[in-house]
Amino acid sequence: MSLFSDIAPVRFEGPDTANEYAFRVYDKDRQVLGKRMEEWLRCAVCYWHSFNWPGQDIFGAGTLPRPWLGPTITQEMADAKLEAAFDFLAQLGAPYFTFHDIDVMATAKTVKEHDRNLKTIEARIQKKMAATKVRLLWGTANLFSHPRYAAGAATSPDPEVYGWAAAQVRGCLEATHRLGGQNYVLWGGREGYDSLLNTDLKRELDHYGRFLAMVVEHKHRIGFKGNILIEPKPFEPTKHQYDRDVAAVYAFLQHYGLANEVKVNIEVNHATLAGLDFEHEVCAALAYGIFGSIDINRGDPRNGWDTDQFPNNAQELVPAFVALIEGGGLGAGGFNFDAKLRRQSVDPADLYLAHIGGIDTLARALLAAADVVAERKLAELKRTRYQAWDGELGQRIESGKLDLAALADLAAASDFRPTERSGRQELAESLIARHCKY
Ligand code: XUL
Ligand code: CO
Repeated sequence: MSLFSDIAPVRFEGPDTANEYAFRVYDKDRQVLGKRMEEWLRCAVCYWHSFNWPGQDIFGAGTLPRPWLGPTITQEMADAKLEAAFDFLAQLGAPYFTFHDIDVMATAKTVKEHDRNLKTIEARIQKKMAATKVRLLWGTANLFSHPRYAAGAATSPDPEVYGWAAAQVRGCLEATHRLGGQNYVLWGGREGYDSLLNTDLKRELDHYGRFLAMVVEHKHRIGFKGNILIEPKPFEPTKHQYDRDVAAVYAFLQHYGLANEVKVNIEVNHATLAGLDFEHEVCAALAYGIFGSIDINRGDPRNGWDTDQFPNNAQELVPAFVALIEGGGLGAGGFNFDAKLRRQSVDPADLYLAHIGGIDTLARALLAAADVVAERKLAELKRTRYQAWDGELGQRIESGKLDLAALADLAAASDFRPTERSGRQELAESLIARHCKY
């Protein structure tokens, strides 16, 4: 018996159920455009917010009952946490989970102890995964919580800190590989700066580029087939994070010759903090060919920080879903609930209610987006908008056969007089809204 074991397995009961511990829309075996809903969404529960965060904030102590937490985590505490986490995963029926090394293991003081403690818990995680059939979407090393990382990990001014980071990443990448993880994530929470006055930006970027190259090289050496993903975020905790958004990550990857090796894990609330729409980040990643996975959550429109709330607005997610479906789906990625309860949500049941609501929201967005795609009107609207590019002039330009002078001369000689055409934005918005009925 653990904190999360007295809720019956969560099942699909349809929109009219009175049971709050049931899915109303998420029916994992329902076929959507030729694929099961579970395969479209590949939902994951994150270890850190759900089991490793007691509800503290910068003004107050923890509020949530998490008896396995404390300033130092012993092996017994890590084991109790594992028990509770897998009870929750099994009851919820989520196919995947995600973790940071230090979320799951006993606290370590040295590099050797860190490796040992991670291996100890890895063996126990392996057993739990086999017993529950829960799989690993991705693992990641926490390179931001310990005071040693205050000035960064792969961008630290201290090479010993850089070495610690290498040790943590090697350990966690190898553990992720042995646990059958589908991806490995690097979120550079402290890879950035608080002030440029004391920061050698070029040297830090070079160190970071080298670090990532070492990670990629090691991935190949051990035969890990999953994707290496960088998770963009503009700031928080640092004033400026180098991986500020998809475009910045892509430029970084190109510069260091890693664009074919590393993809991105896009988080909704990080996109909004960067002043971008979630669908912008998804479309940019698809356009650059670096889409990897999604951390699903939402911010609060009136707050400028990472509130990491559970998603509850399906309509808002539909444009990104349309792009994802048209882009061929999530591939090896998934929807990881990088979302946390509010501090007053002190009942164990709240963690179920949060995930059930979040998963149903994704199911609603998926069904609406599938209808939009199947209807083809939006795709047609877009296609006809660019139709002229399929004509003779468009093709001559696209194929690179005209240089600037030749095109300019042609514009003059043929007396180009383009006519204004409607962009049909309002219709496009209606085409989304009318399908949001689930
Ligand atoms: C922080 C964040 C992290 C990463 C993993 O904003 O999103 O939880 O997802 O380190
Ligand atoms: Co995240």
